[in-house]
Amino acid sequence: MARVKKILAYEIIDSRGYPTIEGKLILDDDQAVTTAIPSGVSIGKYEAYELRDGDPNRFDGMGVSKAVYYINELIAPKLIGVSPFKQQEVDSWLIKADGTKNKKKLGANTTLTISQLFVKAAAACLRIPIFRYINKLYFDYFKSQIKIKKIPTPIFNIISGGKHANNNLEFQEFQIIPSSANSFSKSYQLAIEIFHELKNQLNYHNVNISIGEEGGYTPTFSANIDALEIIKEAIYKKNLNLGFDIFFGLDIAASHFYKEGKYQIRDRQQLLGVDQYLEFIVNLTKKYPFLFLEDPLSDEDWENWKKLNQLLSQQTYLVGDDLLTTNKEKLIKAIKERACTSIVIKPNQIGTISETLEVINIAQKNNFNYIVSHRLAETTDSFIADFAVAVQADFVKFGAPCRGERVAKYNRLWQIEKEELNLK
Ligand code: 2PG
Ligand code: MG
Repeated sequence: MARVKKILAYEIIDSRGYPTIEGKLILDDDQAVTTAIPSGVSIGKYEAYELRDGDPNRFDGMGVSKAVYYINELIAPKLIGVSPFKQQEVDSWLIKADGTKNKKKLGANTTLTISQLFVKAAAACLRIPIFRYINKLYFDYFKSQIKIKKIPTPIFNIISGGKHANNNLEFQEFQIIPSSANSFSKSYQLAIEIFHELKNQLNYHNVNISIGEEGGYTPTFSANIDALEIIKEAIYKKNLNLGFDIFFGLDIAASHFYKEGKYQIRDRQQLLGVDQYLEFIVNLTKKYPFLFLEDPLSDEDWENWKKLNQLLSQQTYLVGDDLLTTNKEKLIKAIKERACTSIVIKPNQIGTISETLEVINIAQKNNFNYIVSHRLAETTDSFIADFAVAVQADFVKFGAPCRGERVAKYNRLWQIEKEELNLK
């Protein structure tokens, strides 16, 4: 079997216009794979560290030349001649070489580049799709088989606010979720049709139709609820049934508007105390069919997560992203204390594929749902789509069905459905 001949890293520019790392691994049979690393903007406090140069004379301090140097000069020379099947050993070695709790020394962007390259190289070696190899890797690690039966249900973010837009909405992502009874291709089609109809509706109401960094529209409204209402209109215009064909989802990312025990949203004139805010959220889930509610509370407000978890209907997934940051200890705590029912999985929040799979294994064993997600700043690498299929995530969220770096992932899911799973 082939071994590593060369590993090379360099800077490329991501969807936001800032540098990120692309890595290339060449095997001694001359097969080559590449991978690129995404980056978040609304970042959880406990995420692993992303190494940036901080040099104001280059890319406003956003360069990643230090991380590139670490890979090319310190890490790559040690991996020449290593088998690409040594995923666990290589990931453990990276974790040890970093030696900190949050990858502060090497950077999670540095370690994840190597980790993803090994996955892709091993799949290339076996001449199997990346998702099949990750699925096999999961079995090798945990001796538990995840059967690949479906494409995860997609969540499409079609209006953006919060830290992801410069409009006035506090909520970060207003999402539509086609019924999971659909094939992926049907869901994709419905989402695209609603997305275009939403543009008509925004035009009709004389609202800005610019799109934001995840491809969703970024309108200004007098309340967050207006964004839901206009999406509802678009759904009805397409003769679809909200609550049957299409469901709502929200990434509220509430940590960003939580201050000293209070929540401030434009839907209410006064600052809301926790009880009033919880009442607002629960009423929202009664008024609209929500399947998915991500970070409705601040990551500092742990006690009230437990409260909300009891108040919500079982139909709504209560999801921790900023709360749990793909972190094993946080997940174990959430399971034990019943703080929520679901976790967002983002490999760059933790820094290696082995650690990401470990978090998924804990979720699996505890019947905790998991959602595989992109980041705001992306590249056209579709690795995350293969990853989501491999672990049979309950949902995926890759942004709007628009913009090259988003549709690269959705198109990959579509391709897997057509070519590999033979589902219609
Ligand atoms: C989120 C993500 C992806 P970011 O909060 O779920 O949409 O955003 O990449 O900025 O953390
Ligand atoms: Mg989030």
